Amino acid sequence: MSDSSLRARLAALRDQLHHHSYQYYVLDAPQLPDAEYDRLFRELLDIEAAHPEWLSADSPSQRVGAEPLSSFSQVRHETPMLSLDNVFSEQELLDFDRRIKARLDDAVTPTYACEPKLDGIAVSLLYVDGILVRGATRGDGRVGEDITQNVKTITSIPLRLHGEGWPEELEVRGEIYMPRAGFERINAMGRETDGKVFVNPRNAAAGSLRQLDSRITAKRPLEMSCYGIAHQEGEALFTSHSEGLLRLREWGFLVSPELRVVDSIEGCVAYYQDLLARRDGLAYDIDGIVFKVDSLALQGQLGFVSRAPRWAIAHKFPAQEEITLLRDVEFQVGRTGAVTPVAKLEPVFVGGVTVSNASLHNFDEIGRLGVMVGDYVVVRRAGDVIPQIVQVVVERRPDSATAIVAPLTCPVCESLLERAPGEAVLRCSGGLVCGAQRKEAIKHFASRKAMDIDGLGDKLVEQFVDEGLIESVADLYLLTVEQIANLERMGQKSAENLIAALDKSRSTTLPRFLYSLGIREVGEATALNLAKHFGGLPELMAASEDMLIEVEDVGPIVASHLHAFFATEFNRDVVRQLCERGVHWPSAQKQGGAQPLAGQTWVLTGNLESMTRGEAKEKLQALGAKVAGSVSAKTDCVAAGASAGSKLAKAEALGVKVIDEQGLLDVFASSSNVE
Ligand code: 9MJ
Repeated sequence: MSDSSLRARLAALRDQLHHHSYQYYVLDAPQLPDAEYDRLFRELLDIEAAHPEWLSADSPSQRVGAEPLSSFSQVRHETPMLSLDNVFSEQELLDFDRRIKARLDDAVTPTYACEPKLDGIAVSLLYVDGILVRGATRGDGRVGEDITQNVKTITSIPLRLHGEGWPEELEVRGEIYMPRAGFERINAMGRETDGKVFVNPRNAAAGSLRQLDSRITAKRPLEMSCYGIAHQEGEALFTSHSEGLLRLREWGFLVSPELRVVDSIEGCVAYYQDLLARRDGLAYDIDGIVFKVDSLALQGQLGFVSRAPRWAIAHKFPAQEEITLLRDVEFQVGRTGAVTPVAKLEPVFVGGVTVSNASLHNFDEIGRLGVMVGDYVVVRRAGDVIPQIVQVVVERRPDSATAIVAPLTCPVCESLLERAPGEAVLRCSGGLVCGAQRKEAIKHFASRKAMDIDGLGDKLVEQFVDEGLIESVADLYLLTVEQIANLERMGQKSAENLIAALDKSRSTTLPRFLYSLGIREVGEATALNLAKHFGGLPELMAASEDMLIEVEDVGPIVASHLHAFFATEFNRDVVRQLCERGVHWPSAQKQGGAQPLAGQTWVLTGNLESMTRGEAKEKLQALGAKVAGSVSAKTDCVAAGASAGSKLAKAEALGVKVIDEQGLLDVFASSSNVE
């Protein structure tokens, strides 16, 4: 290819890659398979490697990072980067509205733009002639640090503006943050490699941006959500804050999909309540809501006080991190014998609930934290996950603090504890001799996603085992009304109901049965794959490890757990007894019938009336569909029950097919192989 056509090819590749990364990262609506994107990217890298003189500042290759800097240079913000005033109660928010109105003419009622307050790092981006030329941290608001190389690696930041109509010079502000999933992923990696983990996603984002080597930043899952325009050269292009943000979206920036404009402070209160209720379900941490007077003219009239605008306020949510006292550490034995240290805390209100226990995971984690009994610790509860201890407040350690000592024997059955080479967890060697493991195995067997034995809760299982009524899950099916009616907290009616529920559970499906056996590392998805692959239980039980590895998503570790489980005499006996005592499922032919939804991806959202979401998921899977947790352009159909929220909105925005509950029932009714 001649130089001129090669150069034209390079320009075309840049255009294509810009377009597709915008589709993928900003609109979440990919138009190309990942492999094709990668192929175009490699082609671009090859041409640039052969012709380094053709490299441009906006080339997508800039995303991979550049040579390390020796230090960050300083950047003066021509328009200072402001902070926000905070309020912590509805009353204070109403006071804010009153102050605003008192300053404005009687005739005007301000409308407010509402945005989630992201908990990240505030950053300014400068574009000249549509090209990103500078990225800077907020610093003290007047002088920040030049982090241009680092921001270029963030895929949701455009290196070159999209669309048209943008001013010659544009300064955009927003928050760089790390979504929770990415945070969990890099911490999991850190734990496995050098033991270094970040305390929370905010620290992880800050640490990633502070890198002098932008190739490290490039490996971190960062995003930027834009919430403001600092100044534009030339004539004003819009009259309201929200209009400006919508233009930013057209020009290639990620702007919160939660952005709304409301016409009164009551609308702000409702928005706050709605997002607070959905906080745990968001993909990123937010620490409150920001309300801004939407009209730029009114913003101008209101002006600033010291370092914060009068026209904006942050209404903070209850904190997700608090400090409390670690009173004691207890050791719990789980279903697989893993012994978990559990921190007993002075109760503390954090992330919307009162927390008095937190998992300490294992002794590696205790060593990493350097935590002792008697310490004050930072407890974090975010995103509906189990509360975690993330830090010790070393300055507050009392002289009386004592080390946490690993037990040598199981706190329940006194069998020796073992630590497998390379594993961080201590495990009880007692197997099903251990009362704790037996109880946990039976609780799991009875649980909703397993055999779904209605009314057989954790307390009852413990009582049955403690009274010597059952030793294994198979014994459940020998229980009689007479045996259990006289137990504490029982009675004739509940006993009859439980026996009826046990009887009902006899009729199940193979995936459920496999899942309920509680084999290590075999979750619902693996159980489904195993059932699909082998068709029947005897075939699975007879499979070698090599044959097991053939199953989708089964690796050598899962295969060895499966093989060991079915090689154990005790387990084979339990499985045989369960079948003898009436547990059964449809045969392979029936299960493997037509799969009219094969190859499709479905998403369930909202509340269903005629069934649980779990049941609907199972039925869809039986028809061959993959059931995903979030909506993207690849979703084939969204089934939305009552009060469906953001997933429904996203489906509509992306033009994905949506059906209601009746529509879902019609799909089930018209498919022949429903259980
Ligand atoms: C955050 N942190 O999400 C502002 N912010 O506006 C939003 N911060 C802000 N707006 C003016 N959504 C100064 C800071």
